[in-house]
Amino acid sequence: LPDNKTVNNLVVGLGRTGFSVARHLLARGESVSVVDSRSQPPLLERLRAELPAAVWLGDLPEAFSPEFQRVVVSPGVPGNTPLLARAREAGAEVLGDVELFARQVQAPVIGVTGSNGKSTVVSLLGHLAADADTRVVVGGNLGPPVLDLLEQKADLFVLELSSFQLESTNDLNADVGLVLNVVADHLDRYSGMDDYVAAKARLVAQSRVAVLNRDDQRVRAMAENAEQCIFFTEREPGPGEFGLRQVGQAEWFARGDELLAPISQLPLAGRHNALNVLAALACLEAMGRPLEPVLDRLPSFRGLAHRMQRVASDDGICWINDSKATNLGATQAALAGLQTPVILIAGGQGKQQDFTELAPTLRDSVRALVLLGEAQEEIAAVVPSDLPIHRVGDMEAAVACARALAQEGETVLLSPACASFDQFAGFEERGRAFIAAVQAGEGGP
Ligand code: UMA
Ligand code: ADP
Repeated sequence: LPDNKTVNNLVVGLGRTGFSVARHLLARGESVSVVDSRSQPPLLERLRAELPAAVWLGDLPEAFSPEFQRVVVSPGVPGNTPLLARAREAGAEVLGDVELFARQVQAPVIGVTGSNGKSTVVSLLGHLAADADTRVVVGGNLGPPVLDLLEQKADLFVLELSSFQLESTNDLNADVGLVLNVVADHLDRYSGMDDYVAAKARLVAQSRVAVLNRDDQRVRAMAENAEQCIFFTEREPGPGEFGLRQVGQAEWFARGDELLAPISQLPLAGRHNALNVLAALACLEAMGRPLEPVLDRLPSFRGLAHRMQRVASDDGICWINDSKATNLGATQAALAGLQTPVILIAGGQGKQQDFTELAPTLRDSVRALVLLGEAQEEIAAVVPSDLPIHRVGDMEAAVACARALAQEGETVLLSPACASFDQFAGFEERGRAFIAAVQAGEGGP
């Protein structure tokens, strides 16, 4: 679009993204109208109070008005929404906030995607990459929205990118694009796994160097479309790869043959977090950063709440909040990383996942299962017959039930493998409910 002409924008969705897009475009002197299918979208009052944008609420219109030259779509709005198809037919530009960010950004960008571990790795990169000469600004899907980040001085941006955001991004031009893993998720939005994987793979095509998980077949295959590529693996690394090497009793982070640091330096539970470190190191190597000072900062990384967060150790029982495990892959990773018998609290919204995949992991490491939420029966149906199941109505009852079952030396793990929206406003609220119930019962009978 020519710069000398004021662009008339239609912003679709009035959540966090829509609000930040409207603010960004208005500050550039462009005009903005916003539509949202909800009658009370979350940022409505704030928009009305702060920004001069017209707002339409209610069912999204199918027809598109040619007065708009550009449509900026929020990640929660599916790409096949009829309004967007009409807009494209009418010759309007249809894009998302990440694409607008890419057009403005001056500093280097690392993009991070995958089904699980994005927020952890983005925060880890924020921690490892920051030094006296490098201001690192992180955001995207974990918040704040990308356009808000442009207001900060940065020497490096690290962005968490969901498949939804990548769908509406065509030319990110990232310095590094990391794909952690792909497991079934969001299949309520995609026509199938191929469609979902293709959305993730868009990051590789839009990055100078791709950092890819060698152990994940679908991710490994993305190397075909990479300009340049660095692999990481939980096994022994090949030349130029990042991986783990056994040295006597200890395992070490390694680059090719070179030993970097013992994995005991990482203060987070779970083997998947060792893989997250390797991914982060590979990204920083791709940025040309010397790894020695980066490794010095590893022991001080504290991790994020609601991801394998140890919340209490009571009577020899360890309580872990992994509320962010909203799909099977995350719960499998959590269980694989624990060495004790586990009382697992799971369930919520099933998102059309195939729970039969969970059965072998349950058999190997779970001693009793406490189920709550909509997917209760779906999960119960695949559980090995000798594993005790307890159905409960809410989180308080789940914790009380787990408390009655757990014995010294065991772990009670909340790792639901499901979304939380049937009973909670989100995974944070679910995690807080778990912590509150655990703490309320501490020291009790
Ligand atoms: N919605 C409507 N009608 C509309 C527009 C949206 O019903 O007209 C619904 C969507 O279907 C969705 C909800 O509203 O259920 C929110 O969608 P949104 O696009 O307005 O979301 P934002 O508030 O802009 O937040 C988005 C990300 N949300 C989604 O992708 C659904 C946030 O990620 C992200 O933090 C924020 O942008 C800033 O970048 C959240 C998320 O759940 C954490 N992401 C998914 C995930 O991590 O699994 C992808
Ligand atoms: P995302 O932002 O992709 O949702 P998070 O870092 O918030 O990722 O973690 C989500 C869930 O996935 C948590 O339960 C966490 O313990 C688990 N997890 C973190 N890293 C990985 C990984 N590399 N592989 C599998 N699961 C992981």
